[in-house]
Order: sequence, then C-alpha cells, then structure tokens
Amino acid sequence: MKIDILTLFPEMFVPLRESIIGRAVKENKIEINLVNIRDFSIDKHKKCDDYPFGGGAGMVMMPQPLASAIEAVDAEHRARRIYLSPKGERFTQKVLPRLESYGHIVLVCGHYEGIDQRVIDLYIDEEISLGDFVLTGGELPAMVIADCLARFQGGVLSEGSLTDESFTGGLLEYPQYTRPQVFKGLSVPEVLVSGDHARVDAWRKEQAIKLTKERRPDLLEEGK
Ligand code: 4FD
Repeated sequence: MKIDILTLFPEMFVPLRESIIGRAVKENKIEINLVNIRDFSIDKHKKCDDYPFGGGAGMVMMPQPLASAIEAVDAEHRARRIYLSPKGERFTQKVLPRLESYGHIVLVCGHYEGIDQRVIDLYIDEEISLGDFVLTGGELPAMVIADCLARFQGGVLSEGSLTDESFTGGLLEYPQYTRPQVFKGLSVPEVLVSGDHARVDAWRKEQAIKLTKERRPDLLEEGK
C-alpha cells in the first residue's frame, strides 16, 4: 500500500516514523511519502494561501500549488485522492478494506479555512472526516488514517488481535488483564485463570455485549 501525504507541514509527521507504523514501513507493507505542497508553488515567495473571495475570516489554500503537487504524485489519476475535511463522510473501521483495496491513496491536508473548491471539484475523489470537530489542519486525521491502514495490513499485529478487537465484531472489546493476579487488592476475574477456554470465550463474549449495551447501544442496532 502506498500513501502520499500532501501537506504544508511535513515536519508534523514525526510519529508516523516511530513505533508500530515504522515497523510496517520497514517491512515494506506500507510506503508513506510526505510531499511539501510549498515546493510546488510557482510564486516568487512560495506563497500557498490567499484571502477568500467574498471576504470573511482566515485564508484559503491556493489551487496552483495543490494541483501541481497532486499531478506530481498521481499524474495518471490511478490513486484514490482523498481530502481530509469536516464536511467529509465519517471515517470508521469499516472503510479500511475499501481504502486498502485502492493500493495507492493520496491524502490532501488542508490548512487555514480549507482549500479552493476548484481543487476539490477537479482533483478529489472523496472527502473523509474523522468526526464533528475542526482542527487547524488535516495532518492529524491523515496520521490517524495512515496508522489505521498500517495496523490493518497483515503482520503489524497478530491475527487474533485484529479479529477480537473492538468494532471488528460490531462490539466493544472485553476487558484485558495481565500479571500480577492481584493488584492493589483487585483480583483478575477467576474465569481467566481457570484454564477453561470455553468458559473464557463465553465470559469475554458476555462482557463485550454488556459493555456495548451500556456504552454504545447504537452499535447493536441494525448490525451497525
Ligand atoms: N474532522 C477534520 C479534518 C480537517 C480539519 C480543514 C476545512 C479545516 C477536522 C477543511 C476546514 C479542512 C476532521 C482542516 N479539521 N481541519 O476530520
């Protein structure tokens, strides 16, 4: 899987090079290419933003540097071009197989009050939002999506952790415990040290359903 990330702030992406994603990159499961949009500005001062037509607060990212950057990474439009925006469709674990199926995605990070609408109309295939909140830029959402894709690719986590975890079965995950068996007076549930795998499985399923009913009843409706 190849991910091009177009941004005015490539230095923000330090976490992508660390830990679990770093491993997926090293094992060639995922290739992340950071592209500085400013490098593509033909303006003598490398300007990338300007005042909005019609007035109003803030600045808008100019179309030229963005269009040139997109054309540089995906000249033939073979990649899925995604703009991170609060106006986008909601990102959930369910969209990961589709994103992975593209093989190559271009994540466009906007700043200021967003990008010129004509870039969206001419170049972008879909807009994705992480939720109903506004950030200073699309960089954090791009990192979230890259992280999700990195761990979704086989090998980053063990097989079981992808099938058991929250959301994959439509339920929140059961509680986990490790040693010591007693910590500050609290004991690990007896069933987990019983060695009876059938009882363990039944307990975990029951806990997952109970937790989901309490916290996220919406997940239980219509197989959501
Ligand atoms: N909820 C999200 C994505 C981007 C963002 C931006 C217009 C601001 C939140 C377009 C305004 C992009 C999200 C950049 N904030 N900020 O996924």
